[in-house]
Amino acid sequence: MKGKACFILPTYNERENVGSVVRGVFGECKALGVEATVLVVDDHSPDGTAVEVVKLQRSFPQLKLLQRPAKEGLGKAYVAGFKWALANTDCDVLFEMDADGSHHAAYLKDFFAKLAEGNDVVVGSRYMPGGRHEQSPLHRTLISYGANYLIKALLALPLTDVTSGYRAIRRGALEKLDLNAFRSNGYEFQLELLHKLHHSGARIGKTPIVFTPRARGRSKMTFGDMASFLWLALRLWLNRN
Ligand SMILES: Nc1nc2c(ncn2[C@@H]2O[C@H](COP(=O)(O)OP(=O)(O)OP(=O)(O)O)[C@@H](O)[C@H]2O)c(=O)[nH]1
Ligand SMILES: [Mg+2]
Repeated sequence: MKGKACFILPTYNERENVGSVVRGVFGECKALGVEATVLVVDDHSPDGTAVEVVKLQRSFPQLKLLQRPAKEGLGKAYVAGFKWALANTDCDVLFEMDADGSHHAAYLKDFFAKLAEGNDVVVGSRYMPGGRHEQSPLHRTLISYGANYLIKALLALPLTDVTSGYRAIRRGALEKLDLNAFRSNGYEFQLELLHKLHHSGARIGKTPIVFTPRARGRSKMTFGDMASFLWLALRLWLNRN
């Protein structure tokens, strides 16, 4: 047995995707000898994502569901998921993973290898040799590159893909942070989390991933979300030192 991992999957209208993601994670972990718990954090998705998860629980007893009353954003969902995982499991590692099929379970072995090298955090990176952003509309790729370039220039984080949402975090590294002190509600949470992990002394590594477009369904990201991301980068820069 290679240890215990808890996968946090935030969902909003991912009924058509969540089953294959859950199956992929449990299948890969079984092959790797990792004891997995998967927690879906659903924000009352109108498409019935939670109903689908309850059906899946018949096949996967280690699949858990945290239901929240309303859509509050990715950041709030992750904070609730992390708190649940720390309180209810004895996992050594927590994973962040999208539930839309863009993050592939086949890379889990690479994450575990990088953790075994002594990293506290491993980020799945699209922007390093072996990684890429596949079939993304040009404007999305440009925005992603631009945001990463700007954030790196402002905050000097030791990474090439600070916006990636496919990550492994050692329990001890997460426990050093005050989860109640996070201010981000949405996608910008990913930046706040990485920034706090870096400043708490976590050793951060990376592994290449090929990010593919969501399997089904519609994107939830808006221009407002992108603006919140950049606004947070600016605030962190202004408050540096
Ligand atoms: N619980 C919860 N999950 C969310 C929320 N917003 C997004 N998500 C989930 O977070 C993950 C990432 O969101 P996506 O909309 O796929 O963001 P993205 O990958 O940048 O963009 P697309 O794949 O193009 O849609 C998915 O599993 C979403 O369902 C939210 O407000 N609450
Ligand atoms: Mg997505």
